[in-house]
Amino acid sequence: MAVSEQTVVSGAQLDTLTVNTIRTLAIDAVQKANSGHPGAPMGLAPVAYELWQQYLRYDPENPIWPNRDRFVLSAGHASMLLYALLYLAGVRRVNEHHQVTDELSVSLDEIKRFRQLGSRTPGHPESHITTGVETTTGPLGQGCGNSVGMAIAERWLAATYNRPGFDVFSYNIWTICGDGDLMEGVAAEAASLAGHLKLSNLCWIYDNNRVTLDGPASWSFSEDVMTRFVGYGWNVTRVSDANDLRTLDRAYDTFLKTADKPTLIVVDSHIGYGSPHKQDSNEAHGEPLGDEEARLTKLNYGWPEDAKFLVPEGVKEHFHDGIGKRGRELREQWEKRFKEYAKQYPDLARQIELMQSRELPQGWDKNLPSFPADAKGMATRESSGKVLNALAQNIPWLVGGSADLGNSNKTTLKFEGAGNFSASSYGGRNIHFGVREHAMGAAMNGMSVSKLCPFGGTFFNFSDYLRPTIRLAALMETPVIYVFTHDSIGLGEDGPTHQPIEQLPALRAIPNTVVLRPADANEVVEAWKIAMQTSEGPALLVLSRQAVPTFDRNKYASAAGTAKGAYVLADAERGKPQVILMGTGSEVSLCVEAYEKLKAEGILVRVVSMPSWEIFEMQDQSYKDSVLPPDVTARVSVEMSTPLGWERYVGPKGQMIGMHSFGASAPWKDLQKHFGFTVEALLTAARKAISDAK
Ligand SMILES: Cc1ncc(C[n+]2csc(CCOP(=O)(O)OP(=O)(O)O)c2C)c(N)n1
Ligand SMILES: [Mg+2]
Repeated sequence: MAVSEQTVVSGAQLDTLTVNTIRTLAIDAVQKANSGHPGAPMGLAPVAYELWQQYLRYDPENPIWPNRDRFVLSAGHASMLLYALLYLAGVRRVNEHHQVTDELSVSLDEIKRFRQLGSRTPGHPESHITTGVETTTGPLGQGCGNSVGMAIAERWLAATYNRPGFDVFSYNIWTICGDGDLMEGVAAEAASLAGHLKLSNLCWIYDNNRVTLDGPASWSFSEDVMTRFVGYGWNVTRVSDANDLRTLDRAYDTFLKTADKPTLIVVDSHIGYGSPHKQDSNEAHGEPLGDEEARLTKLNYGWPEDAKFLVPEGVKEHFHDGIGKRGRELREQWEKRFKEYAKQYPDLARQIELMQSRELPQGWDKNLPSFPADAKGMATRESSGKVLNALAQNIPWLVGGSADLGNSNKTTLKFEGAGNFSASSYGGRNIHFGVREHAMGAAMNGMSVSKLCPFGGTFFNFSDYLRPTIRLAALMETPVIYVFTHDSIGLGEDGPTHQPIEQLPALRAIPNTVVLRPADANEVVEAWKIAMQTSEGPALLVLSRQAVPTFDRNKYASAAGTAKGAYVLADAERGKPQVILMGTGSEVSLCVEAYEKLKAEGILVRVVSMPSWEIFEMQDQSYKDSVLPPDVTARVSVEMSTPLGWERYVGPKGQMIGMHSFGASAPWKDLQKHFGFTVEALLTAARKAISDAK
């Protein structure tokens, strides 16, 4: 069949025509950008087409309908597949006020601007840029991990909000992944967790094309994937030809019928190499076909060989009659039922609405503890646990857990009814992620894009195990809260394998990320409030294992200063200070002790607590200068971390007390002396700073 813009076809021909439209759009966009992957979209086109057209419960006219099925393209390099689908299905754009507009999310012009500055079609799908992209993918394995979080979220929402006769939440998560995804550790962790939790709303479609970028997958990947997933507790099925839509249907139906475990569909496919003679070559792919191959490929599809970005008549209408019609009906039915539900369960409906717009419920910060002065004090992880437990009682959708360190991170929700999230109780608020930090982080991102408020804990040192997920949350502008405890050599005997050294500056280096290292229990309260209100990126709480004094806030400044990132905690009683002592977290109490000693000697000292550099940097210059007056150049910083970055605050004449090596295994008191985090060391540094500044 030769195709032109006016070709009129029906039935199976229309399927083929649509599939080839997706393929040629990918070829042309990659060719025009002269960069990108045409092969994966070409190979996957029938798989995704059949899914969208026949199965996905999704209304292109309302892409934020809460009960829509989620489609995740974990193989983010196949982004053109998704952009072509969004365009052909006519998915509308949602604006910054969370309103659906009449505009297309991805127009044909945007496809022509694939990978260009400011386009809605960036190289890999970015959820904060393009409506219909449910989560940002590209770093392989992450989309798989996100999809498990989405499946957890759906199960939790269903268990929490559905009522007899009202299935408010009953959607599925469909994920396309490739060899690369399944080689990545994060996907393995996530698959293990999903199998354990029996997430039957989760389907991964594995593009088994036996090829990766370097060449045949067999060069690096030979395990029996199907057996592995059976071992994880998944339902595993296979489609031997990606182009066989009827067999794909059967596999998708099998998923829908499976009620007690997640499903992996292994689809044997051929990556698109261009014309058929190249199909079996081992040549590298992941680059444009080139003009000649593009021409031959189009000939092979019956396409006019010179046509570019051709969308034959009937293709968009066909999508409209399939996914469009079905999605609209489902959404309208849902909206009708939801109106009824809202009458019968106004409180629950209100919660759902608030959640959808990422608002916190009224009174979300009521009953938060306030801590009296106490020289012995308590660990900041301890006060954090108390604050979290108070917040979680006010915010029903604050849900999370820890990577097997709940008792250490103090992340366990202990109040009546909190419960465990498990395969037999999906309404529980405590998620046991197991020793799977990376999957926890990826799942948190998936929960966040599903509009839950997720929190997750581990030792601060093991933030390295999930750093990529923090980075993605920051890029996606989606809120997640990390509870990192055991934040320094202060953890003592566990030793250098567990003692973070470079993590603070490394995490402060991630854009759009708020790092909070509160100094005492009352700063912890404030830090949690900030974390809860950080609505467009991750907030990281960095907390001590060891006790720190709770400052007397009548004597020193209020902890409310935390909201400005840094504040004057104690000041010279008259005139301008001779020296400023600054620090974060557990080291602030050292500053206060040194302050009292120097003050007794008649030296004018200021103590600045700096729980969050990022928030301090957001303040105006006059506030910043009021905390760190430019003419006070005698400054000392103290932090049990690589001091990288403190130069900015201590200036060229300042002193920095920090860690310059790994820690050691010993009781904390001994480490404190050994590594020089003592009041004496601070006094010496302060005196030197004063004399250097003269
Ligand atoms: C974490 C990560 N490592 C490396 C890459 C670069 N990369 C992009 S596609 C790809 C090949 C992946 O192979 P496969 O998943 O089989 O996709 P196919 O080539 O079959 O489309 C690689 C290594 C990446 N995107 N993410
Ligand atoms: Mg592959």
